[in-house]
Amino acid sequence: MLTNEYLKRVYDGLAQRNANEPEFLQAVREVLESIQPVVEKHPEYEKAGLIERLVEPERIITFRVPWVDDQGKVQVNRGYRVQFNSAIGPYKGGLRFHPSVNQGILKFLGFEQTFKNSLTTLPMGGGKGGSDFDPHGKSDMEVMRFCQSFMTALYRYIGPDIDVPAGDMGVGGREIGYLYGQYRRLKGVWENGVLTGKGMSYGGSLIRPEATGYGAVYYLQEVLKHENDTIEGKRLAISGYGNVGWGIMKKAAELGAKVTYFAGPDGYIHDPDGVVGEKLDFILEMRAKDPMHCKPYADKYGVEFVPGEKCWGVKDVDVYMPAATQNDVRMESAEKIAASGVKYYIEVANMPTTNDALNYLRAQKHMVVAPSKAVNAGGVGVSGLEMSQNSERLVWTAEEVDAQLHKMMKNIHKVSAEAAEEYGLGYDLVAGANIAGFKKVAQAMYEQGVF
Ligand code: 2IT
Repeated sequence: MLTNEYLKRVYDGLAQRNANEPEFLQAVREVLESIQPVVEKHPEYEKAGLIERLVEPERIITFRVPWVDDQGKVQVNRGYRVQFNSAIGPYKGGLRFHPSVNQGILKFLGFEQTFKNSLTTLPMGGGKGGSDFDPHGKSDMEVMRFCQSFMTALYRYIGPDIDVPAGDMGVGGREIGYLYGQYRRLKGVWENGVLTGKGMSYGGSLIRPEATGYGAVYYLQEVLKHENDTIEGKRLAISGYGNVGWGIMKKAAELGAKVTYFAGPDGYIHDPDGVVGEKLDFILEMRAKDPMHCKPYADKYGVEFVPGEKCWGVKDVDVYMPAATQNDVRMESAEKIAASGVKYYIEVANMPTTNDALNYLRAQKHMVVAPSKAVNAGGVGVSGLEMSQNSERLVWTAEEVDAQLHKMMKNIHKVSAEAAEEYGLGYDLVAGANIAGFKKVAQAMYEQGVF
């Protein structure tokens, strides 16, 4: 509930001006609800118009992306970069190529990114970009021509100290390679710190592909520790088996836990023995062949496949981790999740839970709920470490990067729990992450004057 008059006024104004951006309003509302006690402690923020500025992107760039398909026909997509907040560092955040992309989605992602990046403790502001281009079913050369055209429009607005894009849904190592190649060609400089998620041969970081999933499991370990519990033997139900879901499967298996349920676009799999060993390689193969179907896993290993359903509400697990996309868990699923008796609900995808569903789960006395902007921060965190390596022109070992990632996730959990405690909220990791992320950005904005 928004009770603070100032925050209510800011939100209502925003809702009026952005009525066509429901995901953005959803993300803003969740943060404003959490930071009420902080804003009440800092009356100077109202005079400084701090929250009005916080919810307005510094800049949005929109551009046409024309490209030639394999039949020689010209196609036109829409490209965006939302430069949300640079108070604590250059804009930083991924590019999403997916038909669902529009300005409202990218504003929600850029807003979330601002707080997430703050939580990493690294100097990174918030940004996000992308296109309604759908890479699925396109040839390599079509993807390359698209990426070259995208970068031709974007290159003048980014740079290692300005704005550093990376991958998100639909943008992986292949796309980052094509984007970087075109950036270098246009600018005639090396400057490889302009993008993260690069290949190892031109300045990528070890562990970056796995970082989001590994970080999520490290965060889960901290939650379990807080509850005097351990990860050994834990059974996880996840949605999504992309880059992030796969990282969760692998790290969970390494630490003696296992993913026993996973959901894809076509339904869900139940493998009581867990996705471990060579099954992890099969997931990669299956995804490369056809990212829209997980049923081949059930066919190969003789396990249960439930078509058209999500695994929310299954009882024989210990942890739920939605790791697919936004608003994957709505009220109907949240009710099933609460009724299942499962204790841990750990968000991984950006904003995977609608606000009513999230508040409902947070209100369950038997549950611990953790928010995506903390849990998935290891991805952008290792992007920050990639930037550090590019700046010092060195490559760190996998052990060094992993150790830093682990330390970062422990710290994010710690500062979130402490922030909630400071404001008398108990072990509220959702409010704690919003408060901890906000405090640094707010102070930086306040000290730097009105802009
Ligand atoms: O949502 C995210 O944090 C990402 N897609 C990663 C962003 C990044 O800059 O590595």
